[in-house]
Amino acid sequence: MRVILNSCHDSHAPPVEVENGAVIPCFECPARMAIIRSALEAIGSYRFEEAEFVTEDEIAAIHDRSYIRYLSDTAAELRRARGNTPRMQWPTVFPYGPNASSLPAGGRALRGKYCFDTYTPILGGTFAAAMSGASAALRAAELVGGGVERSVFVLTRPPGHHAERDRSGGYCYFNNASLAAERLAKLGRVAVLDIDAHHGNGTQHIFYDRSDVLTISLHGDPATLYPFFSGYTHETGTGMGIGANRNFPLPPATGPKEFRIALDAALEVVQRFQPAFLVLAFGADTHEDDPIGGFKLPTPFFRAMGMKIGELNLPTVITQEGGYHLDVIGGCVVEFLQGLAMNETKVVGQE
Ligand code: Q9C
Ligand code: ZN
Repeated sequence: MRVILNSCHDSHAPPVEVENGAVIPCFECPARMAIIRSALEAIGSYRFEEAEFVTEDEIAAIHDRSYIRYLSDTAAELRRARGNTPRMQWPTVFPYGPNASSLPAGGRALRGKYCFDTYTPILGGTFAAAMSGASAALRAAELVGGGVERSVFVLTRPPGHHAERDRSGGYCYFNNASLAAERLAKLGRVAVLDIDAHHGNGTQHIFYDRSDVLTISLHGDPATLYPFFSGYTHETGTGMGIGANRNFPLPPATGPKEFRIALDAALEVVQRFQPAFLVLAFGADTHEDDPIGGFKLPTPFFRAMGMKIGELNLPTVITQEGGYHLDVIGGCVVEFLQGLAMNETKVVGQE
C-alpha cells in the first residue's frame, strides 16, 4: 500500500493545550507521525511518498478563501514576530449575540471567527503543515480516483475532520478527508465513513446539503464527548442532502461488541448508497488506552474493523485523524491497514 506523508507536519507543534483551565502538554504532537511511520516501516510492505504542494485554489474547493487567507497571513505574521511578541495565536472570544454573523472586519475578533474552540492555535508553521497534509490527501484521491492504487493511506497531522469550511477546531485546520472526497466526487458517488472517536463535524457540515456524498460518523456520544454540538442521530442532512448524513453516537466505554453492531449498521448504509469510492477518516483514539477517546477497543479489534470495512471492496482513501496514546497508535494503524488490505484481496480473489 502507498502511504502519502505530510512532509512538513512538524512545523506545527503547539507546546501546550488548555484543558479546563489547566495548561497541559499537547496530545496532538509530532511524535504521533514518527511512531506510526516506524510501525508501518517495520512491516516492510508500505511505500512512502511525499506529495507536491497544491495551490490555495485547490483548498478553496472546500474551504472559504477568507479563511485560507487568514491562516496564511496569521502564520506569516507569527513567523515575523520578534522579542516578546507571542509566537502563537489563540482565540479568546467567540461570536455571540446579534452581531454573531456580521462581525468586525479585522482585529482580534477574527481569532474567534475562524476557530471554534481553544484547542487549535495558529503557529508560524501551521499553514505550511496544513497545506502539506491537504496536498497529501488530494494526491491520494488522485491515485485512487485514477485507478493507480486501490487504497492509499494519508499519514498526516494535524488531523482534519473537525475543520469546518471557515473554521479550525479540534486540532484541525484543513479537512483532509473532505478534500479527498470532493476530488473523488467528480468521478462518482463518494461515501465518507468516519471512525475517529470524535464526531466528524466538519465533514458532516461541508457535505450536509449534498446527495452525491454520503457522510457517516461513529463516535462517542456528543452529549458527553467533544465536539458536543453535533453528532446526534437527528442530524440527517438538509435539502438535496436529506438522508445522506448518518450519525452513530455511542455511549462512554463502548467496547468491541457494541462497536461492531454500529459498524455493521453503518456499512449497510454505505452499501445501500452504492458509492464508487470510500473515504475513511481513521482515528486510533477509540483504543482502550487512549487518554481522551473514552472507548474500550483493544488493538486486535482494529484488524477486525479493517477486515469488515475491506469487505466493501471499494477504492479507498484513508486519512489519519486522531489517536493519542503513543504506545498504541502504531499498532492500531498497522492492524487496521492490514485487516483492510486482507479482505480486499480476498474478495477480489474470489471474483
Ligand atoms: N481532555 C481529534 O481527535 N479536546 N480531535 C481534548 C482533552 C479536543 C480531538 C480534550 C479533542 C479534539 C482529531
Ligand atoms: Zn478524535
